[in-house]
Amino acid sequence: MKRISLTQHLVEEQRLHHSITAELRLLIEVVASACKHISHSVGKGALGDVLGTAHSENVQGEVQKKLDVISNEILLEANEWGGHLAAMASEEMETIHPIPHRYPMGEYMLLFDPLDGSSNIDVNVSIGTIFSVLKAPEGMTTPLEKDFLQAGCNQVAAGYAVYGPQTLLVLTTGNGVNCFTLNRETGSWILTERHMMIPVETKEFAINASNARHWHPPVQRYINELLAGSEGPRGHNFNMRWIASMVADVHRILCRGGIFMYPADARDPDKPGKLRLMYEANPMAFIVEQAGGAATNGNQRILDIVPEKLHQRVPVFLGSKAEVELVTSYHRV
Ligand code: AHM
Ligand code: MG
Repeated sequence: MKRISLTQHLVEEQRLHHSITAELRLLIEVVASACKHISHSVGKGALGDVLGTAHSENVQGEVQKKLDVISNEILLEANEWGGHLAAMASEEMETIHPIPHRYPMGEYMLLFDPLDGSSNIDVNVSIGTIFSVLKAPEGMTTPLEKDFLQAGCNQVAAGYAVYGPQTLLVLTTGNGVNCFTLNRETGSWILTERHMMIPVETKEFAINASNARHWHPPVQRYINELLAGSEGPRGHNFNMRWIASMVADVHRILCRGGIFMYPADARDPDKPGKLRLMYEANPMAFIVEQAGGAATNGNQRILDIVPEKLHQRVPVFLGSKAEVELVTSYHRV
């Protein structure tokens, strides 16, 4: 079988389908190359100085791991000089990072969660990088935080890398979802799955059940019905998985279906859920919708939410369409 590299795939998208520009192609290649670099750092483990905490906190008061900081630096450095970006924003940085004046300014804006699933770093469980690409608003000369506050439906590309038994890159530019596997010997990304589609129906769900006592009634009802299995209203048994790395949980759902939930709960009204709209929910919602699934915050489509602030959190229900629609409908009654 003829092997298609990421570069060849992107050139074909650009030349044959006109679905991406040359700048966007460069941007994706640079991000993919940065992910390769991160994958290499992750793989060093205890043999490199990459495990443990960095003894610093990010803007949301979370203790940063060394790999959070390393991955953030890798993405920033890789994306500064190419002329494809106007600015970047990261889960690990308080505010935006405009491209330094010594480099040309491009028309795209890149957002990322450099190392998602940080609690899994030191125990050798799959982790990943999530990214989202927006266009700078027309006429923007100096990028400001407000320029990033666009609904997720404006994304022109999104993707994630999973650092697991294999290193994978899953990508959409609004023309379906494709998966690339890193050839660790040659260093190239090879197209290994075209047009990934999430099965409509599923018997598998993912939620952190230790928060059950705090869930709101619609989530309690939905999960209780799943747990009742063949004796309950659903009439069959469901299986549960929770990796605590969104990239790994979402990747499983892309491969074999399922629903992923990180709901808001009764603990802190100022913290609606755990996941961040712009670095986690939006890119994953774009990918999931492109793969035939659905993504809501319980009340509305995630991609329709107009962000109010960069680090905004949002409840997340995403995956197989029928299940996402069902749990969303429970929020309406
Ligand atoms: P992080 O970006 O700080 O790693 O946090 C996000 C992660 C997600 O990958 C995952 O779904 C969730 O946090 C797990 O949270 P919990 O530890 O509450 O189960
Ligand atoms: Mg994260």
